[in-house]
Order: sequence, then C-alpha cells, then structure tokens
Amino acid sequence: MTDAPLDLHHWIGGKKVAADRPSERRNPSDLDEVVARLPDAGQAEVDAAVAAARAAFPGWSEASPEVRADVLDRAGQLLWDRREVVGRLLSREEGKTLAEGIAETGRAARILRYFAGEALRLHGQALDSVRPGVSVRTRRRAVGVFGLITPWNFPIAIPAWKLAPALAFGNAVVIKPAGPTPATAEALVAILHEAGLPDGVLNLVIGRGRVGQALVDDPDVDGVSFTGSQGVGAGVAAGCAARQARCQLEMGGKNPLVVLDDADLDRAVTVALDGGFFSTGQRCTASSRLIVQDGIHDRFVAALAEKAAALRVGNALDPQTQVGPAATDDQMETVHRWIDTARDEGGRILCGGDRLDLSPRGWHVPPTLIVDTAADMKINANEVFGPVVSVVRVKDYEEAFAVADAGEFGLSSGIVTQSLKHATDFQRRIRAGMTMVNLPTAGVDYHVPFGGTKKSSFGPREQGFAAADFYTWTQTSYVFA
Ligand code: UN1
Repeated sequence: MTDAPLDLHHWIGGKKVAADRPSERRNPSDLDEVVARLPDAGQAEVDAAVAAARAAFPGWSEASPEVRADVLDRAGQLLWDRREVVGRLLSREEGKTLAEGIAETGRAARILRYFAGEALRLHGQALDSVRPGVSVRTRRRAVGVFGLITPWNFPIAIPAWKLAPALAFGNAVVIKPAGPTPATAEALVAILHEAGLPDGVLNLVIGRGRVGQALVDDPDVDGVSFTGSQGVGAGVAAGCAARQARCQLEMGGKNPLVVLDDADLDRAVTVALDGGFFSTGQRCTASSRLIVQDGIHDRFVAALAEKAAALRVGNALDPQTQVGPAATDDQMETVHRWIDTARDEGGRILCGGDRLDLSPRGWHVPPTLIVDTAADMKINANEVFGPVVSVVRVKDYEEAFAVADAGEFGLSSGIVTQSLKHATDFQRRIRAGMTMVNLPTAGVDYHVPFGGTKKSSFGPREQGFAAADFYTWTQTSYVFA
C-alpha cells in the first residue's frame, strides 16, 4: 500500500488553519517516503490559539460534566475503532512497529474513555469545622488554559494522557506536539472535534521549540505540562516559575533493573528484553541499566545477548519486525555516539554495536548489549534513548541496591527475584517514582499515578486519579447556618 503525504494544519478555534508548509517528515523506516508536509507556527498562531482557548474556557468549564464525559467517551470509541489506521500512521511517522503503534493508539483510546468517567467522579470533601455551627467543604475547580508540550516517542498516548484530564476537568488546551510527530497529534485532535468538542477548547499549533517557549511565556497560559529532555524541561520550569504558572515536567530516566541470583532466569531475560529493547528503547522508562548478581551474571547475559541478537530489526510496517528504527537521524547518531563512548570506557559489546545498512534505507540501530561496565561510567549515568542496555556486575543485594539507587534520575526501577525480603526492601527504599518486581521498568498502566523523583520529574503526578492535582485547583468554602 502506498500512502500519499499528508498536508498538516494547525487547529485554532475549531478550524483547520491553512499555512505554508516549509518542511516535511520522512518515514524513519524508509527515508524515500514523505509522511507529511509540516507548517511552522510563529507567535501569531500561538497568540490566536491561546485567545481561542481563553474564549472557550468559561463555557466548557461551566458545562455539565456529562457534556465533557460524552465528548471524551465518543472520541475514545472513534479512536478505538480506527486504531489500526491511526496506529499505522503512527508507525510510519515515529518508527515503532505496527503492533506497537496500534497498541499505543488503543491505549490512547482507553485513556480518553477512562477520563470520561473521571469527569463525573471529581470530588471534594465535606468536613466539620473546628467552630461549632460551621461546616466546611472543598471543591476542585478548573484552572483555565493549559499548554501541553509533548514528545515524539509516544506521539498519541502522551498527548492523550495530558489532554484527556485537562479537558475532563473543564480546562481549555493548546497543544504543541514534538517536531517529528505532528501527524499523529493532528489525527487525535481531529477525532476529538468529530466527537463534538466545542470550538476553541482544544487547539493545535505545529512548529519548533519557539512555539513551546511562546506557550511557557504567555501570561494567558495558566499551566504547562511538558514531557521531554531534562535540558528543555529546566527552561520550562524556570519560565513558569517566573510568572507563577503551574508546571509539570516528565523528563529522562536511567532506570535500573536488578537481577538477583535467585531470579527465574527465563523471567529475567524476558523482562530485560522487553524493558530494554521494545519500542526501540525509546522510552523514558526503558530498563537501560541492568545490575546483575555474580552467580547468575554469565548465564543471564549470554541468554539475553542471544535473544537480543535474534530480534528482527527493520521496517516498522513489516509484520516480522520486532525493533523499528530510531525516530530521527539525530537520535540514531546520538545512540551510536553513546555506544562508542561505552566502548572507549572499556565496555565489551556482547551483541549489536555496529551500524546497520538496511533496504529500504532508514535510521535503524541494532539492539546492543554492553557488559563489563562499571557503575560510574558515562554509559550508566546518561540516558541513551535507544535499544542499548549496559550491565554492571555486583556481588550481593546490598551492592545492587546501592548502584540502583545512585544517579540523578529516579523515574522507574525494577528487581527480578524470588525473595520477598529483597523485593520488599527494594520497593521500600528505592528513590524512584515507579518500582516493579518481576516486571519491566517500562509499560505502565494508565489509571494510576505516573512520575518520578530527582531529575526525572517535577510537579504533581500524571495519569489516573492523580491527574486532578495538576489540572484543578482546590477551593475551601465555609458556611455558618
Ligand atoms: C510506559 O513505559 O508505558 O516518555 C510509558 C516516556 C514516558 C512514558 C512511558 N513518559 O517514555
């Protein structure tokens, strides 16, 4: 099947806005294919989008929660029904495999439907006052206009998990998708409008980093939710703090997965393979740092290397493919630079490592397993964001824990063991926002809180019931009667 290039639009005030399209997005699996031609917003488009959101906010926030629930529910059903078509666009645009693209689209659909329910469940508390005859209640209210800045690695799930709670709780939104993946974002925005979202409640501006900066700086944007790199996130936080806007950041991870001697070997290999290499390792929750006890180390790395080397790398649309390409040329180069750094530091490449030359030509990188690394090497401190996993050998649980808990990130973490004692101790003490036993560090549920500690995250948690903490403010009301 050949797919014609899409001409993308901004969406402002419920209308598609025609624009020049100075750049194009190529399929990372097949660089000869143009997926979409992209507009490039400036200040004027951002101003118009924020003004449209501001104008739509009163009507949307004051509508019955049933109105908001119905839109999200209908949009979720439409997206679910079209998950194969939208998932295919996602795979062509971002590069994850077709199965991963369809699964991510289904997850986004379920997130929309989940928040349809949350719109009605938003609750406050009723309490007795400390003063006789007085009663107190708390109520959560919509904030206003949110700017959402989303990354390319989950081009539909992350936009969905930011905009669904924002809309469910009565806010208006301007979303700026990542430069490489606006087509999937536009598909989501179009479906929400088809589902009956009123004009101006959700606006889309496609462009470069300056669009995100304009949202951060706009006095009419009440809060910004950002997922992306730590460097950009620090600037978003500073910009929001300077004008007292709400701010929520999800950034990198270098997530440790500990494998103890008593682990079930097959389980450990399956968990590490999924966590390290699926979605091409382009997950901030990827299990990129394996910390393996001496007694199981050699058997474990040999089995993992065999499985990783057998993963089929190729065109995301080929049903045989298990690992798609890197999403961008830059990302492919970054991944190879980290592999070279690890080699220079003394790491031994057990599989992968070399450049791939596939046909059709894409930004492919091989699943790469690096052993004999020391805990303090650069490869163990920096996020690679590719199918690259490094291994540190440790003598016992205490050393494993110390290595796992070190470093500047604290997003996800995991341990593979049959010891209740070690699993419990690990989860109790590790400074990570998410912690897994006998599961990959990546691949989280959508109805429970998501977020990290240290340099991984800033601000309230995302997803599930916790999303209300960011997308509402609490009012306390007193009555004497
Ligand atoms: C997951 O592991 O299921 O950018 C989600 C990321 C994360 C999402 C991970 N914010 O990779």
